[in-house]
Amino acid sequence: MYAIFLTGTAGAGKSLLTSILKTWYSDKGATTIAVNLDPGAFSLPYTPDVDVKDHIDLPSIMDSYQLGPNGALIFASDMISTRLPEIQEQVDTLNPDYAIFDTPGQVELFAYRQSGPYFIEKFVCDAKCSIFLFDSTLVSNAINYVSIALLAASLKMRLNVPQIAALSKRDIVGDHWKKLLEWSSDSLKLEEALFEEKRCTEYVLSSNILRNLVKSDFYYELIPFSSITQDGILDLSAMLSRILSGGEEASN
Ligand SMILES: Nc1nc2c(ncn2[C@@H]2O[C@H](COP(=O)(O)OP(=O)(O)O)[C@@H](O)[C@H]2O)c(=O)[nH]1
Ligand SMILES: [Mg+2]
Repeated sequence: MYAIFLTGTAGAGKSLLTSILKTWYSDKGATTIAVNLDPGAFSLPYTPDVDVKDHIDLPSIMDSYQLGPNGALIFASDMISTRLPEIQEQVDTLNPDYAIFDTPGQVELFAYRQSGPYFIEKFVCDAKCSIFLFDSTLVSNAINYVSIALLAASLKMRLNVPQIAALSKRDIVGDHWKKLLEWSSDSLKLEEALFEEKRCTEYVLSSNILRNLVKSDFYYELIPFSSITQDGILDLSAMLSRILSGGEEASN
């Protein structure tokens, strides 16, 4: 069994991609399940085969501990790893070829607290990786691009599994995704764009961050895709195969 963990900022397209990948692999004849790891998920674009909400009930946490929605969500996110045995058993019983994990909308609750990294580390499967989604609508300019690239690197450090960097929602930014792709494959082009944005203080910081990401091999070439048109899903699945079955790291 291969496990794929989808990460990225809130609204980047994790849940929709979960449903697309499940259908994609199922259509190819692979048994595939979708696992919802977001205890606060309100409505999902797929029916989870395994759902953390069956094990963690947000309204009863709010009641029992007298917490507001935000406090309860933090509490619930910290509980995810305590439910690992039940979730592992459910997944093992379904015995899929692929398990796609949709992680909480608020990335900091999953990646920066103990629960998420622990869950990923201890989940037992043949190979695992994460896909970090760069939301096309958030990386509209060079400074924003560098800040999201820094977040991607930060998640790679926290989760410690091979990571693919993908550009989501390429259908809604016109041709701008081509510029974003160029920045991802040639960091000097991004540095030029940082310079042209003429924000002096931020230029020094952002260009230094960029150079260090490149130097440390934490700067990723993006795979652009759209969950609506399905452009790029083939490229994404090819990269997933290389990493999961070939043990290859994502190419920087
Ligand atoms: N146009 C477009 N919209 C998308 C795409 N992926 C996700 N969305 C929309 O963006 C919003 C947030 O997506 P969702 O999957 O819930 O993001 P999550 O918070 O990362 O799980 C939803 O309204 C989706 O329908 C995409 O590839 N193209
Ligand atoms: Mg979601």
